[in-house]
Amino acid sequence: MDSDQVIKEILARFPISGEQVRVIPVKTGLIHTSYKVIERQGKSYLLQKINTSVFRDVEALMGNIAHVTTILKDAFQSSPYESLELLKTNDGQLFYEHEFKAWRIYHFKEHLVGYDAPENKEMVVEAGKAFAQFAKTLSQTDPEQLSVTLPDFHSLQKRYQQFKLALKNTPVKLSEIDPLPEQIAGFTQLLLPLEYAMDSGEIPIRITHNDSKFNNLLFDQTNKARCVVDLDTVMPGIIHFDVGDCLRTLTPSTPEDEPNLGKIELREDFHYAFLEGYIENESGWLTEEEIKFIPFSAPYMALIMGIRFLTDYLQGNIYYSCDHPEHNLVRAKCQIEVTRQFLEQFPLNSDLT
Ligand code: GN1
Ligand code: MG
Repeated sequence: MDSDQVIKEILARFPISGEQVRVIPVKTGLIHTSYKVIERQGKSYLLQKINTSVFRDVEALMGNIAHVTTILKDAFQSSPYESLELLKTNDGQLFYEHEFKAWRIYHFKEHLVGYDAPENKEMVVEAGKAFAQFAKTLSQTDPEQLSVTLPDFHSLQKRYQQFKLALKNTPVKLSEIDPLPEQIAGFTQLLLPLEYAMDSGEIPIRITHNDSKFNNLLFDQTNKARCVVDLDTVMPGIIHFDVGDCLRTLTPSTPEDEPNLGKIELREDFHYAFLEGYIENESGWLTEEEIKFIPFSAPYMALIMGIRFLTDYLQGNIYYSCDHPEHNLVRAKCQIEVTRQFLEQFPLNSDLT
């Protein structure tokens, strides 16, 4: 937790009535440090210290977020959806730099809530519709207008190379991670065609969210999906990254770090309900090739996550925040099992039309 003094100094740079605010640490993800700030009059904000070892170019990161939130706010004016909104500093900047750290503030969506897992099928359909609407709305903007803040973020080839290098240099005993390397090699071969289709231009590059976990979607009190949050990774990508990240988090009956692999099951009804919501809303904005490759999405993203968690474990847990030293290994085993089950249960060549 940052000191009260530091937080007070930061808040003084934003149009927030500095005195008598309450500041509560909140856990919002694995990357930044976040606080909820509540003003005496009742307005609340999300204050975040940006992880600048992950996002080295804060200017580009915040530029992307400002760009996208402006488009979404405008487009969603007469729709049930909402956009996140930044609170600029007193001198109109998108973030404030203090002792080599960067801080930003969003308006807090007090009337909405996020869930780690869906409570029923209706919420899953809602998730499909909401992420489709997000991508569809942004698909009218040239992706080149956004900066690539995390190059090759969802490149399976790059992630696999990084994993092989970590494997070579790690002090971890290979028996400890058995049979993951062999599974990873096999699944990578099966799923690379998605990346090749992106590289060859067969699948179009659009503006995508790239971290579309189910809990990055907020719902209202009637369980209608209203707002996509956590816009840090919004940049050029393919829709399969978003479809896949949401499916890998809502289809399994267990969280992304389930230690008991025997408990993991994929809920077929949730899987199809999400796709129904996503594709139903489609009305011609997706290409035939995009639809053809949709079955690759979920195993591709689960595999990427498994590889990244394992690579971080082999490198001594330097990237993700962890609750215990084996946490990344537990996450990796879970995500590789999820990949295996997706491949077993949902054929890559299934026809979704
Ligand atoms: C990170 O911090 P959070 O939870 O939003 C990560 C995602 C992973 C996710 C795994 C910038 O996101 O790619 O899917 O953890 N974000 C970054 O839960 O690396
Ligand atoms: Mg995130």
